[in-house]
Amino acid sequence: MAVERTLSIIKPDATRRNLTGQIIAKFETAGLRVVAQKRMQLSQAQAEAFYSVHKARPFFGSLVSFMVSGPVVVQVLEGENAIAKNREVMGATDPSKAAPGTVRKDFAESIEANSVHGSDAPETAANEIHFFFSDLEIVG
Ligand code: IDP
Ligand code: MG
Repeated sequence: MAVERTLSIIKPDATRRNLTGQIIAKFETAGLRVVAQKRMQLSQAQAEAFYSVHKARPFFGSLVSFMVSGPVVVQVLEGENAIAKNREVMGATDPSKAAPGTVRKDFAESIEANSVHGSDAPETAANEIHFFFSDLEIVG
């Protein structure tokens, strides 16, 4: 296994309910380290660009509206096998299918307002990290 970095977003449903720390604790307990982090309000254009891979999906407009509905916390997580490990800690996209103890099982409100985003592969992780962070902002 190699040390990897992945892009994580704590979504507006979670920041609204003041769950940022509880979510970060799950990442840290799993051995993931926060090596960059900022809280921000996404613009419509930023949310559309970030989720452009989903632009043909029926939920795209609603997803973008949700992602700009309040602040997000964007993070780079680092650790052994970080991309897959973070997906494990997050749980399934649909919280009703997420395993016990996962972020989405414990905190998600719905399949859309599901508390966290995590990159799904090395190439998307690299692209998504550079969407939000410069190399100078990532301190491992
Ligand atoms: P992921 O976040 O688990 O990788 P994706 O399929 O990449 O899931 O979808 C991106 C985001 O779009 C999800 O996290 C969720 O917020 C939203 N989403 C996915 N599927 C649906 C759906 O069927 N209805 C509403 N929103 C959805
Ligand atoms: Mg995805």
